[in-house]
Amino acid sequence: MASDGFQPLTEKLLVEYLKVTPPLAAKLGNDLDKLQIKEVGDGNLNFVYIVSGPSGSIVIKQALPYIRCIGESWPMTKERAYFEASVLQEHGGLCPNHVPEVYHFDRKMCLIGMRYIEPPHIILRKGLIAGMEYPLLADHLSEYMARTLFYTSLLYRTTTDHKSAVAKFCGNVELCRLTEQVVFSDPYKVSEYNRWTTPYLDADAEAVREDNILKLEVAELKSKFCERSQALLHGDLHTGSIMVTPDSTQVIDPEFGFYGPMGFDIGAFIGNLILAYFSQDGHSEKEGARRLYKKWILKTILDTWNLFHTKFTALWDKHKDGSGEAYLPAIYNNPELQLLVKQKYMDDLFHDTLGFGAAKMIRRIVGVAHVEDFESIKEAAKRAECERKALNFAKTLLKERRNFHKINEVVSAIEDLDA
Ligand code: ADP
Ligand code: SR1
Ligand code: MG
Repeated sequence: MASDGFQPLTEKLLVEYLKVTPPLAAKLGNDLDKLQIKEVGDGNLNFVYIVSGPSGSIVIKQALPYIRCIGESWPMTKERAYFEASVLQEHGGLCPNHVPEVYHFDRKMCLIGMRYIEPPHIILRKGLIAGMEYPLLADHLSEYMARTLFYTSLLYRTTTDHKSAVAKFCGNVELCRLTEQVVFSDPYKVSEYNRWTTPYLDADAEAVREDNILKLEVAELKSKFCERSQALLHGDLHTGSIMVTPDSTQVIDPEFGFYGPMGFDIGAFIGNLILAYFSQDGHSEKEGARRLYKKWILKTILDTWNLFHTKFTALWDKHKDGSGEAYLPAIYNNPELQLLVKQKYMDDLFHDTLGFGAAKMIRRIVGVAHVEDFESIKEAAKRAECERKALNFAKTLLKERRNFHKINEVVSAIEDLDA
């Protein structure tokens, strides 16, 4: 064991650990000599074990001091587990229907014990690749985002409470710096980690590195990401961080959580749905077979923003006379002014959402850590064709985001580019 009390798990060690950890042992049943353990981590950073005992199953997640998908050559603080557990607990309190319960957290071991999100839940990204529809997805995700973002913002909180929460999450600086690098910097310069479908996209990747307007816009977003502590974000809300069935939606993996701009979370989700949309032609069994499915993805994008807008502003109305410090009732109690303020806030948030969504799309095509939506398209020429459409759309969205005023205009622009 290291001097800081940390030990990377092995199966044997995990069983010994569970035997002396009552809150976890209680979930599994008493006979801990007959446990089934399976490591299922298919994410980029950590190790995830499903442990099944006589009376139930749990998930154990451990952070090691490096990035799993790259290896020990890219060290990364294992303190990320503390921030993941903290966000799970905080977001779980605000939205228990869509966040798995944390049973146990061990800061020294960087280990979280949590609810096993049981089959038939699967990772949303895999469902989207398989062409499966989730009729409640937009409703559930808009609920999760509206509640977690509203209740951790100055629309609800005092600046005293907000500042102390911000101070805690400033500690997650290494994970934020990783995002700064791989989302806002590397795709726009030569970097050893960048990758794209070569040779098909060589010129496209170069064009990103040569595009001054794009660089101007991404600098603005990077500064907002680093400087704006608007709400407690999930920080990595892509379709690989969501587990679904047609009736249930569970948000996992918030280790990148910090106080940042709300549009970064909403954009991550919408941007990844757009990536899923553009990958569909690569999964189509025959020409046009995914036409209706693509329409469902577009409807989900539309519903997500519109429902989010409705739910978020409803929370704002409900708490407008509360202790939220952003718009004091003594100044903003005039209904006309309230409407103006809300309109401006939501318009700015919409443009942030589109900008961050676009930046998240670009990094998945010409940066590090690509997405399975495209990676699973075996024929490289076909994959590149799908990726190029997504990349071109993302570039337009990033540069022109302020010209979009309603989500249906974004959906129409996607359809136009795909025609
Ligand atoms: P990483 O931090 O490395 O990205 P994730 O949190 O995304 O790890 O988890 C990796 C995989 O482990 C997920 O894709 C999912 O299949 C599985 N997983 C993670 N948490 C749970 C859970 N609570 N219940 C069931 N499966 C889970
Ligand atoms: C090396 S970048 C790894 C990526 O995986 C995580 O899910 C984050 O998106 C991060 O950017
Ligand atoms: Mg993950």
